[in-house]
Amino acid sequence: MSVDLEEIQELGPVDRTAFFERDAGIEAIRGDVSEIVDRVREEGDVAVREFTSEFDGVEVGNLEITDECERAYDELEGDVREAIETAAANVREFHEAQVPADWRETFDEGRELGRRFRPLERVGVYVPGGSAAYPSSAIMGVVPAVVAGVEHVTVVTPPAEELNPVTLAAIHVAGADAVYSVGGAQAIAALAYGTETVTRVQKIVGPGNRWVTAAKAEVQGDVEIDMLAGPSEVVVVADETADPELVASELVAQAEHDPNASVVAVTDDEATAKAVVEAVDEQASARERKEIIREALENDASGVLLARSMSEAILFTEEYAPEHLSIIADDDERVLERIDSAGSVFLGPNTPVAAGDYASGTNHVLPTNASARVTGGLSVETFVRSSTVQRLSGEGLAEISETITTLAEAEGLEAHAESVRKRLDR
Ligand code: HSO
Ligand code: ZN
Repeated sequence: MSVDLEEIQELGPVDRTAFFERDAGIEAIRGDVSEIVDRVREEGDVAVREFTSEFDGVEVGNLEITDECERAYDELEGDVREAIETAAANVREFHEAQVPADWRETFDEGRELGRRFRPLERVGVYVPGGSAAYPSSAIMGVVPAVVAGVEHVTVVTPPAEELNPVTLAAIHVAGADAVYSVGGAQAIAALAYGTETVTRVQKIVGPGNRWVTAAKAEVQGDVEIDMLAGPSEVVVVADETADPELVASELVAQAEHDPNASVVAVTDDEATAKAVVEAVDEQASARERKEIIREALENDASGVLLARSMSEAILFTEEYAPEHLSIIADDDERVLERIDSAGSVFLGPNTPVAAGDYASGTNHVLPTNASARVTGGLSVETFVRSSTVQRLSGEGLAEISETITTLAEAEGLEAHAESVRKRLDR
């Protein structure tokens, strides 16, 4: 079980493309997904049931399972129930601190400007099932929407002979209003266009497999989406003070998500690099999900990278724009200052990515495939829209009237200019 040790300065164009141009790998299935989406759009529940039987191998009775979630919660063992509640409470608290406040301010004399924020009314959250059934993702998708004040939060999650009771309970604790047993592209189509059972939503969030992601790409434009999420990623920036065992544990942890996960350690210290490679080998073969881990470690976008300096390590990381960035270095704050592109940052040896995955309170639905260059993860802002507001006094309008009429006439829009003059005349 091994991860490659490479020198950054030796990376050729092909290696660099693998690291820096990761993608969600959805192009090959876009055609099939488009057909599924069209059929659900045209035929509603009938098509949903048909695809569920075909792809999930389940004949669903009731599509709605909202009550089952509450029942699963009631029957859940004490320690798991408590963990869900603690995680949800911490996520709630962190997201409550993000709720944007309306404001008004007077600029110059008589020009009052402001912004106001209002929640979306209906959103859909995809909660993965199957081998990647993550109760934690239910919390991460639903809680910020509830905190934002969204009135109807609909959850869809794939059906199974036996649904994961922890996931159902987490959906209940997070505060979803309606829950449906449907997954894959058909679930995204149902949320986007509505069926007899599922009410259409304004925005769809949450990670899923390639079919879910391809379907989100397909419906984008007809409905808002959060992002096109790919497999998990982590970059650990380490210097010679970092404990190689801890660095390795971060790579192995995110690698267990998916054979396509990308996990990278980058350091300016050769002894550290070698020790990390060794520790990864050792830890990975001891893990339960070692097969998945091995594939992820062998990815072209995974590796232990030796930089000639911390500056080179930082430049690599900035270009990589990882979903998760862990910095285990003497002056971690100074390293962080020089990196702008990262979905979620974990500072210091006591801050494993798993803390943010589950319980510290930050969101774990984060930008992958280098989209951290331009965007962030799920937050309260994902679920609100903003308006601007203004009120001018007579003097306030007079003050800017020349500017308005001059520009309006320059654009040949005389009626715009006239709407101003009419008021000045009074
Ligand atoms: N690290 C994942 C989230 C997760 N981890 C869920 C454990 N459960 C996001 O990339
Ligand atoms: Zn994780």
